[in-house]
Amino acid sequence: MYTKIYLRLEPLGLELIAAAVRRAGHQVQLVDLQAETHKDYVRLIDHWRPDVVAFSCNYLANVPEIVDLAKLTRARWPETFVLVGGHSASFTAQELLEHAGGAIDCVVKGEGEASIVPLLEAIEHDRRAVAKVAGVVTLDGEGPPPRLVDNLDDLMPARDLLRHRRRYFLGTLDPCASIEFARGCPWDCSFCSAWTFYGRSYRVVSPERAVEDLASVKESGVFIVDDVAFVQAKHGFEIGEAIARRGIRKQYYLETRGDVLLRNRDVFKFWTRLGLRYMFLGLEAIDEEGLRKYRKRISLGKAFEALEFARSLGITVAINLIADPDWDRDRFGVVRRLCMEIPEIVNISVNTPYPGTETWHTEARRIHTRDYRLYDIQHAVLPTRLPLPEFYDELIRTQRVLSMKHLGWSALRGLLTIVAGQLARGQTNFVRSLWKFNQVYDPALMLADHRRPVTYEMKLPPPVKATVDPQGLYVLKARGRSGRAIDDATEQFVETTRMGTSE
Ligand code: B12
Ligand code: SF4
Repeated sequence: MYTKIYLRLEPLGLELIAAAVRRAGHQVQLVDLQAETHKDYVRLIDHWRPDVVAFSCNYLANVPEIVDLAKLTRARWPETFVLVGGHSASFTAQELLEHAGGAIDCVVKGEGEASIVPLLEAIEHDRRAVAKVAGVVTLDGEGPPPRLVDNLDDLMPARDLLRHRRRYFLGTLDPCASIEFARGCPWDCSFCSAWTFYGRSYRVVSPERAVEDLASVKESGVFIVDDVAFVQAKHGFEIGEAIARRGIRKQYYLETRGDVLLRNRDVFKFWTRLGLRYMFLGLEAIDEEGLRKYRKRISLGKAFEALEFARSLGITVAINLIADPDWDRDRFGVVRRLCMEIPEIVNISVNTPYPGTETWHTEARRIHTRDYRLYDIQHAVLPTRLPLPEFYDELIRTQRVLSMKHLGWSALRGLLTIVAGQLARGQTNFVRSLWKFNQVYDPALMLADHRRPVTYEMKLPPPVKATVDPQGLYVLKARGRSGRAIDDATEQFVETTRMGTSE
């Protein structure tokens, strides 16, 4: 739903894997089903008849679509080897294989760049060796644990392989490319799987390599995909200085934490001079009760101080709040009022336990749907206190109020120059997004989504536990302190601000 209105971004993970495949001497093509249709996909495989088809499954909500496409591929071209990788696939490998009933040959856990080339070797020369490749899961067994990419500097995305680069945008950053300066996250929030995927590691791209990649980007807008941007000020400064030396001018969007922003004020200030225009701050709540629930160690005072500072930078700031299915009408009302008092863009998502997170194991409330498609943090998958139709009424009323603060005619007046420039360049993604809200966010549509027949049922969470051993959550093996490329002072800072459940 979110991607129908506000943004559409390039599949950076697939571009990196495609680059590794190409470097190993194979031919490769990319179809991005965010920007192209199933028909385009079918046309490509029928015409080109690839030996291997690899799907990227970062989002749990996409599981049924991928299983269906795998089955379609198997039916048309039975000899083609079909594999799936990505964030969510790594946490649901076995069930994906079972749903596909043989149409998916293997699932690859972890970072694709590390395993794709040995896997292709095995597919080409010895199919029995497939199940022995690190990170590979088949119906017959599992290979050794997935490996971490040794050095992020060895990677460079194959940006040239996307056919519709003009379709990628993020709000007014239209067109917009994506870039990675660091991978992983040293924190350990209970509702998040970013840290469990990467074994709570944190690796950085060198400033030289970051700038080389950025220099190849043609788009004027750039989304920095790091989970928490500029965890370490030194790294942020070095990249920024290298960009300034190269004379690169772009407009940037990034996401970070309120406490990181306050700790590294100077680096964010410096980046506004380089073109930082939008910042997404993960606050999750703007009241004491909510903060206690989601981020115990950030006080309300600090959260507002972070907002105050972000405002002083003169950039557009968006924050995310997590609505709990337990909310009643009063609670929604309070949140609406609070949000109207602050000038920031407020995005509301719904508390959703995901496989791979700690809450998947600790959430005592039973999930009331096993439909993957509803796991998009916009739908309620936990029992709601209000009857479901009323919950959606309140949720969408709140989202509408918040979105109208920034969309529609009044906002457009302030954006006329930007829009005129975009239209002159033939970029229409942003303009078209301005009036789409009511088409997408509609309580009746959300309810209808719950009534769709379910072909693939998600595996239920295991029995509820009070505490979880993080080692059992990791996809990539944790290397402890040595896996985090941060200095001791930053490690100490993380230690005092994390939720504190991992090691
Ligand atoms: C950037 C990002 C986005 C971008 C997406 C850009 C894009 N088109 O890919 C935007 C902003 C659009 C986005 C949106 C959403 N996101 Co998001 N996003 C991320 C984020 C921060 C980084 C992803 C990224 O680009 N990483 C860098 C690249 C290089 O890594 P990668 O894509 O993961 O790919 C690597 C591996 O996954 C693997 N791999 C990937 N594909 C394949 C394929 C094969 C064949 C193989 C072998 C391997 C493989 O190898 C790759 C290279 O190492 C992750 C958090 C994280 N750290 O993973 C969350 C994350 C993936 N998002 C999440 C969520 C919840 C969402 C939203 C639902 C949020 C919303 N507000 O609605 C939407 C849904 C979007 C949708 N399409 O349905 C959750 C996923 C939850 C889940 N299990 O489904 C994550 C994990 C964040 C979190 N903290 O929980 N997101
Ligand atoms: S700070 Fe927390 S929510 Fe953000 S990416 Fe890291 S673990 Fe996830």
